[in-house]
Amino acid sequence: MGTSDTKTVELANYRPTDFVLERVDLTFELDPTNTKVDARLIFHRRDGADPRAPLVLNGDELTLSGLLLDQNEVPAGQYDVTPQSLTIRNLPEAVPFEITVTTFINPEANTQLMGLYRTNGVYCTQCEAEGFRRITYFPDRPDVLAPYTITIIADKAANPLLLSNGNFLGGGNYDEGRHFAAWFDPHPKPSYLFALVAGDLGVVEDTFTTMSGRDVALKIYVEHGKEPRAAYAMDALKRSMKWDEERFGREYDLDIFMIVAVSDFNMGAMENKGLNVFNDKYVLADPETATDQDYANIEAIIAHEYFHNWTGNRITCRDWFQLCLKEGLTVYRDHEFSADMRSRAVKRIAEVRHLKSEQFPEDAGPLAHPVRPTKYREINNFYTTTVYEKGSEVTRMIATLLGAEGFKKGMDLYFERHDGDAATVEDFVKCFEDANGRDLSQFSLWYHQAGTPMVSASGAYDPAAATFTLSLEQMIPATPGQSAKEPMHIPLSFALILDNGSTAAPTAVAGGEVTGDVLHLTERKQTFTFSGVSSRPVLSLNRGFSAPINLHLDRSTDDLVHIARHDSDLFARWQALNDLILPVLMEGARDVRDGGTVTCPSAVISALIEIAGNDALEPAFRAQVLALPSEADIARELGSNNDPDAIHTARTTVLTAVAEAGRPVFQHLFETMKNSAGFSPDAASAGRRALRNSALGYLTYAEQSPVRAAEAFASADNMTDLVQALSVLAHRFPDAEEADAALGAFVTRFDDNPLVIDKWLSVQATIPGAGALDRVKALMENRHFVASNPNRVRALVGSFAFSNPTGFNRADGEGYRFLAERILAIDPKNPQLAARLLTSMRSWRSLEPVRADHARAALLTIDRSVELSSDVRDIVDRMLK
Ligand code: 0A1
Ligand code: ZN
Repeated sequence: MGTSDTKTVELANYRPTDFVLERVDLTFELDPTNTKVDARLIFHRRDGADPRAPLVLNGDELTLSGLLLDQNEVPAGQYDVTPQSLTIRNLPEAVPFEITVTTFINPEANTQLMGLYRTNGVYCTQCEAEGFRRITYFPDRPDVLAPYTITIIADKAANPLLLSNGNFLGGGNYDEGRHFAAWFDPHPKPSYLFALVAGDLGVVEDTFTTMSGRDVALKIYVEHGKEPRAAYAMDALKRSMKWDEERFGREYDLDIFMIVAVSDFNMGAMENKGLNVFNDKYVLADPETATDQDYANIEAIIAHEYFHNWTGNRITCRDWFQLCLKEGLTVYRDHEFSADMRSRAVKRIAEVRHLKSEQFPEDAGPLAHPVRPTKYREINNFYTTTVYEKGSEVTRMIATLLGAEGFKKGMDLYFERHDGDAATVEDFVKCFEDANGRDLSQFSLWYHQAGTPMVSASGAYDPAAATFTLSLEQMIPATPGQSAKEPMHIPLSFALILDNGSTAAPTAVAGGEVTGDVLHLTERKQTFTFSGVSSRPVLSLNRGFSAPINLHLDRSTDDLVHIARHDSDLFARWQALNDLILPVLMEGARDVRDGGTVTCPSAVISALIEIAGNDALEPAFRAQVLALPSEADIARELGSNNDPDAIHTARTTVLTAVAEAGRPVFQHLFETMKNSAGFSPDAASAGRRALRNSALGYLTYAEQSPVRAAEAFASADNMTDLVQALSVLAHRFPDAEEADAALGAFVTRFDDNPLVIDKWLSVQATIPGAGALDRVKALMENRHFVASNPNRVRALVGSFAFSNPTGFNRADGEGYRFLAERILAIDPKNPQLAARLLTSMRSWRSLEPVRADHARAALLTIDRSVELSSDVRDIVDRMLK
């Protein structure tokens, strides 16, 4: 965190450092409130650098207690120090020199969870992006890379475990009941990848033999007693290591790979070299306490952090503007991994749903920014869904444009050319250009232009000429700081589906480049003509969501039903069904808002029910189809003048209509989709659970009674079924005795498991309607709610603000006022958490005027506060601009 007057950092001002860091040698004498850090840093002046340039080191809330130059005390006149920086002058011009910096820090008082802090009695660090400067004065930027030697000294009884990056060098006893351990990481790394963990933890161990035959020790550290719950994470880790060898040719490079699960963590996990630190939510799982979604998240995040070893660690970022270089690429890699482990089509549907519900609103609101931004005030605020998810989509488009082989050639060149580098997005793109002899300059606009492109398409069939003409037009909306946009290179995967369900194979295409089944839209307006199309086709466009765009394509209900039934691509079938139902929901919401009623075309309802009952289709896919667009999805598509209550009513009406019409099908699914064997977290079993729970949801709409859900709750033998039944009860029948009883039974049973308590908190925080706020306030007083723990806060306050549209957007504005109060209370302790919660209001301008006024007033209360962190200041400023 900086203070709120932090300056804007600009990409255009990037300059390499004047000094090259050769080696880092750190010694920690751990103490809960007074840890001593000695940092020995060896530098030399960079060739060509100004011979008089001083060495400027970053700090954050630090106090200097010793400073040596080549082992001699530095005289007072030779340096300046503040809590934020240490500047040393008159340093040698041509020879290397050694600086020794001594600081004392207080891990116990570190509530920001950045730098060295304590969590449940364990010492742990988080250094990305700028946390290392809270440990010692240092050139804390990602383009300063060096090998690190670490010595940790601590009380042995309290901290039997002393961990850091790299390979273990040795250890032994020290004085006064203390002991020490030394680690060496030979791979030069930036400070943000440094990690230290010390404490008393249990361990799960395994080994992995790499493709060149080296044995790597694998260790996952968790709280004592929780070891059995780390088995799935270990399995996911081994699968990730194997997959990265097979798919990307990447082998692990140290003797040991460690993961530590901690209970206080601001994000999901962190890829520190050889020593990943995880939010325990993404490590711990067993059938009794974890849902299928938890298992899927663990698999994905374990993979993500592991994959960073090459995309992020071996090749890191030159500066923080290049964040998508490691994040977008690594998300793409973890998406591909999950697709290979599970059902590719279902995984893609889930990704696209997530992208649309999280990234599209960001890109359409006041916080919109390019995948590769050019300025920031607070880097912590750029760990966004745009950098991560849209960044991944941009990587996916490169793969689509170049094909699997071309993409592989580009990646291989990237690993070869940039191993050990702090690279840029331009370096990355150049590898694909050079490996494929292709110019990607227009494509690169995806990195630089914010906003979701809108593509309007219309097709016309000429039977006499046997041609199909497709007219396309692209428009990229204005975003903060970018009013005029250039046309982008948009790869659109397509098919022309004929009457019998087969795909047309046109004899020729004119009007633009087409490679395989991909159209290259490169101009503002472009018309493609396909010849040799013998009968009228139905257009299936942007298949697999080949480009992250909003597509406007008018197709009749019959045509969409045709695609939903016949397209060979499951994703396209889901998309067609979505395109059928979304307008119904939008129209319904408008009608309710304007005092009318909802009409639900029977053709749409029967298309849904037909898919639900089609046993030839995998259950997970059918569950995705039955999970209608969310209230947030409807709001996003409506775009303006939104009334969340009207949206809720419309959606509930449609759900009820589907439930009534499909009752026998849902009844059948509920009875037959139960897994007979014991619990298995595999994707197929999870798909059956998802479909059965979806049927349960619909049946309670049809039956208007809590009885079935109460029975499901009582007979559930795994957390997925249990929490689904619980939410049906609490959300649909909040005043029924059954809901109360289930909530009570749940909290009693999982009293000692905070991660499960989080589910209990979020189920209640997301009960629709104006009553939610009082429930949330009451839960804040509950002994299970720990205000300093980010997971608890996200489960209660975060779920309320992000995932309860009717509760949070109360027409009287109380929801916004509550959030503003919480943010002001959290900000002084944990600014990152506060800033992230505030982003829940990013779409406030698309609310109807009464709510929008209340939202603005709440934002202004935050804005007027004098003591804001730079994190919250940056977000609130942008939201009000
Ligand atoms: N690099 C991590 C994300 C991360 C970023 C910042 C953090 O600081 C609180 C922690 C983690 C990833 O992509 O997994
Ligand atoms: Zn990452």
